[in-house]
Amino acid sequence: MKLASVFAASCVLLAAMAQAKPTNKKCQTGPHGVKYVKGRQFDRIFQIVFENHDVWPVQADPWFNKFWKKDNHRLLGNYHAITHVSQPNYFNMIAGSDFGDNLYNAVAHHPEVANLTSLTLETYYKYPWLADSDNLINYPANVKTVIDVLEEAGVSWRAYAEGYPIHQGCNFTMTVDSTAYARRHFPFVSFESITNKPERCNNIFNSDQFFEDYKNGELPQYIYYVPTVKDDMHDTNTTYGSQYIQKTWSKIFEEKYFNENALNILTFDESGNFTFSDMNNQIYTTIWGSGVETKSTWDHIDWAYYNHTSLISTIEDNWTGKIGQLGTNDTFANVIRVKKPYTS
Ligand SMILES: *[C@@H]1O[C@H](CO)[C@@H](O)[C@H](O)[C@H]1NC(C)=O
Ligand SMILES: *[C@@H]1O[C@H](CO)[C@@H](O)[C@H](O)[C@H]1NC(C)=O
Ligand SMILES: *[C@@H]1O[C@H](CO)[C@@H](O)[C@H](O)[C@H]1NC(C)=O
Ligand SMILES: *[C@@H]1O[C@H](CO)[C@@H](O)[C@H](O)[C@H]1NC(C)=O
Ligand SMILES: *[C@@H]1O[C@H](CO)[C@@H](O)[C@H](O)[C@H]1NC(C)=O
Ligand SMILES: *[C@@H]1O[C@H](CO)[C@@H](O)[C@H](O)[C@H]1NC(C)=O
Ligand SMILES: CC(=O)N[C@H]1CO[C@H](CO)[C@@H](O)[C@@H]1O
Repeated sequence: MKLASVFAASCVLLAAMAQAKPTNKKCQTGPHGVKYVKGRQFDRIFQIVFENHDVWPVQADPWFNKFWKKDNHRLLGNYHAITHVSQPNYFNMIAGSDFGDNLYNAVAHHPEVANLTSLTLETYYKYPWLADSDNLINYPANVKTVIDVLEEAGVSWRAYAEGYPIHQGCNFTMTVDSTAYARRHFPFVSFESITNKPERCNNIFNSDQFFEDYKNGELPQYIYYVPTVKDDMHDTNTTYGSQYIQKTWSKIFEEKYFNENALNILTFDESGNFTFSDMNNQIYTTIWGSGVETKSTWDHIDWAYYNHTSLISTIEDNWTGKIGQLGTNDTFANVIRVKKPYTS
């Protein structure tokens, strides 16, 4: 067992023993009495990922438009997805690269799809290889992800997906069902550095467990949450999505756990415009938490350039004091500044 995992275990163990005093200075007590590894900008991170909408249609929805204007909330006004279609963006979020699995490469090999402007179920039926390549990817065990960084730092983590076909563990089912889970939106099951390790698979859950963990005060320090293709707006629209968030999350977001020393990120995987020339790929992304200072109006927007790889470098910086541990684009990606936006 590596030192880092012993340390992680000791923090978790302490959490289980309500009366125990932390023995390691890096452990600290969070809102639920759970012990955490302290970070520089935040002690916990929560990420929820939605699908396929450009910034302006999202901003046109009254709920999304108000959300980033609340106290301790900020819009990342220059945040970009990396490529098209969905799955490579998710790979970039946890591994800092898509390793060439993106639509631009697919088109190079399949010019018949060059004029598609959207990917619907019909598209997948017409071009089954697109669905296959979009789902059945397993990166070999030497490819690292943000999970390696978290475990090295002793930070507890769990990934939750709505509609995941099993309660806990690694499952490779690729579902193309309009109400359900889609493997291509849940990157953890596509890296053998995760799926080959039973102890890592044990941190992968159906979202039911999120609500259990929440109720029991046992949420980990790193939470990655993926809604179904309906709830994430892939198969619906921004009205549906904002109603889903209000119904499922608004109360939870008010809780101490999601505020005190926490960094929360709501983002989209990619823009809604599949025109292949759309390299801009700007998306709506909001951060919030007690550390996000919003003393003036200007504090509500950060105009610094960020992309999905910033999600990794921000974690690396926070818990290890350096970036680039994966050796992919995390070496260069801007760390999200929590306290103040870059422009104020
Ligand atoms: C894509 O559109 C261009 C421009 O309209 C056209 O020249 C080309 O033949 C189309 N390709 C396919 C595969 O339909
Ligand atoms: C994955 O889920 C499917 C559908 O529920 C199930 O049939 C299969 O046994 C599961 N596989 C594993 C490895 O859990
Ligand atoms: C979303 O879809 C619903 C139901 O079809 C519709 O009533 C609503 O106007 C749509 N909202 C937007 C922003 O398109
Ligand atoms: C999609 O992107 C292309 C290229 O940037 C642009 O010309 C087009 O207007 C966009 N379409 C929509 C609906 O935003
Ligand atoms: C950076 O990311 C892009 C897109 O995912 C990828 O093509 C490229 O190989 C990555 N670079 C490194 C050094 O990993
Ligand atoms: C993301 O942003 C960084 C700069 O913050 C840049 O170096 C990198 O190439 C961008 N793209 C990817 C795929 O990470
Ligand atoms: C740049 C910086 O302050 N990094 C810190 C991030 O958090 C770790 C763990 O708390 C510190 O060791 C680093 O110095």
